[in-house]
Amino acid sequence: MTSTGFTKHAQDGKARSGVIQTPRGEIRTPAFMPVGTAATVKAMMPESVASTGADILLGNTYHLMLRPTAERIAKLGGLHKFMNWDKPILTDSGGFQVMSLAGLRKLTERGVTFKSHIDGSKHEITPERSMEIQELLGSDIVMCFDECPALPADRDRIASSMRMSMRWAKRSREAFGDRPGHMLFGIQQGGLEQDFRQESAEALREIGFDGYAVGGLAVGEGQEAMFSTLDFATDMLPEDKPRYLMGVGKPDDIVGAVARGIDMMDCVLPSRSGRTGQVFTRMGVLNIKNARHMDDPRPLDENCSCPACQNYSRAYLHHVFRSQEIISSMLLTWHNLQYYQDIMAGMREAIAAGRFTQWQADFHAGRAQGDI
Ligand code: PRF
Ligand code: ZN
Repeated sequence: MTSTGFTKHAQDGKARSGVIQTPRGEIRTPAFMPVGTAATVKAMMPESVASTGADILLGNTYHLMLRPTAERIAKLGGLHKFMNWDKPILTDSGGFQVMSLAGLRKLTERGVTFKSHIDGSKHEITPERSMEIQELLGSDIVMCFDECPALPADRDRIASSMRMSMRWAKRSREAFGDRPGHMLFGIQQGGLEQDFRQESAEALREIGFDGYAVGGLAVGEGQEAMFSTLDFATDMLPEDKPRYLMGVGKPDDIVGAVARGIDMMDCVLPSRSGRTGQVFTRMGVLNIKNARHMDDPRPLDENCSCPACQNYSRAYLHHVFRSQEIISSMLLTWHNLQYYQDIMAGMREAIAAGRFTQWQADFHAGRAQGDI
């Protein structure tokens, strides 16, 4: 019994719907994974996150190895027990976060050494150490250790970085070994270059993974360039395995990615925006900080089932945001996560019914250009 797998139920154009099976439960795809970097989805109780329809969370090797440490979490029974989330968890492998957050980094063939952004202490992550940390955490979906250059970068830099990530992917696979009930995903790199994406996909398929991520996008190239890259990148990955676009994105990025054959995504945007007053709705984006909302008795979104929309006015949410009350972050985050999960559920249903194109047209038609 392998106890993990991916079943594709329907396809409409390139968009797919299906289920990833794990011993901790099923992940309905297309899936959006809320980000729980530091063993919490900020401002949310885990049961509230589950109530929005999330089947899986994302956790971070980089943050957890520094604080409270992977060894401490393992001793306390693993990340699921530690944070009271019993459904699947996917963990990112650390390299990308080192590059964006750590001070004084040194990258070699062996791995990366860096100084902690918390206390300046020195650490190292190698592919082997990343696999060990993700196992200590008890992650259900483990990501290969990779490197991702910021764009724009020249072709030579993109190629050599991609090739090192592929050698690290092989080391990750070997260090991960055979762990029934757990999945290991490879990460395609290669910037916006079709030939490098192809080379990367071939290297990963040769090694063999339980799922394939598209890495190295949403790093400053813009939506148009990201979509044109996805137009060819997903076709290079196995049809019968889940495809995960890392670190994406805004609601229209997510819809466009699913239209191009992506099954899973994660992003801090709905949760982080909840804390800065940016609200995503069926009609478009609004900022609750704006004085226009001060006397408005309406909910954020008439068609939303979340507690912020069921029980509170825009006027109240404006007031608690302006007053920096903690409930403001709680309610706005809950709403944003609910909206993201509603988009995913809508897409899954539309793909299953063979009416994804119409769903996409309705999605775009409902949204205003500016602030609403
Ligand atoms: N690699 C890893 N994590 C990531 C990325 C990547 O390329 C990205 C790129 N958008 C986000 N998170 N390991
Ligand atoms: Zn709502």
